Amino acid sequence: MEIIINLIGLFLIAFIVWWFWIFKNRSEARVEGSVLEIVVDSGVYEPSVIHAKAGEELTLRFIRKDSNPCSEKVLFDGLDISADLPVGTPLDLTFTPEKKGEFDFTCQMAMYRGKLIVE
Ligand SMILES: [Cu+2]
Repeated sequence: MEIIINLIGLFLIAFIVWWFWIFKNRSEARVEGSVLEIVVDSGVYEPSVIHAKAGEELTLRFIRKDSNPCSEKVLFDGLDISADLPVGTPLDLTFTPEKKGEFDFTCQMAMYRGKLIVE
């Protein structure tokens, strides 16, 4: 009996890991037009992988629904961009990524994680 309970526990842990780190973090989007909306909620950016074109201006519209202070800031690694996100009010970040590459964007504690791929 005990082993079955342990197996169920293991299965649940595996499922939670899969859901939060593998499945949910893989939502991808391409910037079409110039504005892309990113919802900040429940520990994830949605979408979290964003494809953009080098040299083209884009606007990332962050819509923060999570009032947890963890999600307050967004920082772009390697792009020198950061912003405070108000809860419930969309915040537009407009910039032109000049160099190609992959740039992580995270909250201050890096619990929210996303990636901007400039190609
Ligand atoms: Cu955080």
